[in-house]
Amino acid sequence: MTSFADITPTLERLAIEVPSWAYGNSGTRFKVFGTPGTPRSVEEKIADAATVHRFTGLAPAVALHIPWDLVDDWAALRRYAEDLGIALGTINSNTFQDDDYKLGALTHTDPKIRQKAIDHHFECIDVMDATGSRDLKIWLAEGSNYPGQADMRGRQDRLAESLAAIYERLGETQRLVLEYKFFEPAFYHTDVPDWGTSYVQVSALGDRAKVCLDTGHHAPGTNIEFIVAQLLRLGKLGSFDFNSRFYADDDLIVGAADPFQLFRIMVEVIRGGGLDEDSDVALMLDQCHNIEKKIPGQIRSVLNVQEMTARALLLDREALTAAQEAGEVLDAHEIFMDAFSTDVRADLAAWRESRGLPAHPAKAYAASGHQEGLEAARVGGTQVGWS
Ligand code: PSV
Ligand code: MN
Ligand code: MN
Repeated sequence: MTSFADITPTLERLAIEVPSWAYGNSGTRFKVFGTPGTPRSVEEKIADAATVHRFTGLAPAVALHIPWDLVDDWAALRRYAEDLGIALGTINSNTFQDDDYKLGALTHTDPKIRQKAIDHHFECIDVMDATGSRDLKIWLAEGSNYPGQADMRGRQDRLAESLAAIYERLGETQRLVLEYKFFEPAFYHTDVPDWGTSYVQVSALGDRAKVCLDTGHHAPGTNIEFIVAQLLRLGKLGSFDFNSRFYADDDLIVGAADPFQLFRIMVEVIRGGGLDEDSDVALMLDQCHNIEKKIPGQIRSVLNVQEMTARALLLDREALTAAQEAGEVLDAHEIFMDAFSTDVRADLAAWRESRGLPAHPAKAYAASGHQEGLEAARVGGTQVGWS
């Protein structure tokens, strides 16, 4: 039997990178609602990310999106973040908001447009050099809407060439992670629709190119934990974008729609060494808070990951293996469900307190007056959002 004390050294290592865009206003194609206290600048987004870390001890880095988070002085931004106790993390490129990319960016038939998209990634790598970021995350909005519209095979070839040019430019300690998504904004075919395509493309590049798994980017019913197991087995799981979904790419709070799925994913992460001391699997959130307050939304999210990780760590592996090998189907299932059903909230609260953190970070944030302070201070200016 594994006790809570047994799992705390691993739990202590849990670090979840938060996305800068979660702190800005976002919405659906119908409406973006403004929220009082929403940041007006990159600095204010970073400050909010640092607040999430201060209350939870779980979010030591913030991912940036270029050009949404473009600044003139990266060294100053890095110092600003570090002074607040947070690091600048993954740099996300953006080739989905420029008219030139209507029919593709890294896959476009026009070499000038492809080069423009490659140059954008070079600019992202320059940013990484200045921020000290390890990972360049690439999500491509490329594909086609109608059968016959595009040469899918030719696009794979051009994608491989473009990615090779970008990979070549990375520094020795930097990595490229390629995110897949089964549809949207293209509805017939997507150039990187699944883990297999991402795996094939990154494998052609080299050891420092890996797959990014966004939990919201699969068809309903997909066994995501199997993909996690397979990619870890292959040494190619670079990072996660955590969120949850009911229907499509909903970007809701991770663990809100299906905590059991999050538990199952964390079981495979642990099984595959993803929380080991030398692991390079990056855990990140990719979420939008359209109607709820953003800092509390992020606090809830990182706590959900912590809670399901704790339950997954409590899984009695020895007993499970014995039951599996003995062919005891129901015993194995019960051992698995026992871990999932364990209420770890009191243990987590006591453990947080022992580390100088609030026992209940969400309640502590609500009682702190911080939100009201932001709402009073952040008046005027333009709130940031998907722009
Ligand atoms: C679009 O689906 C998306 O949510 C991807 O998951 C990216 O990671 C994110 O936007 C930011 O570019
Ligand atoms: Mn994502
Ligand atoms: Mn997405």
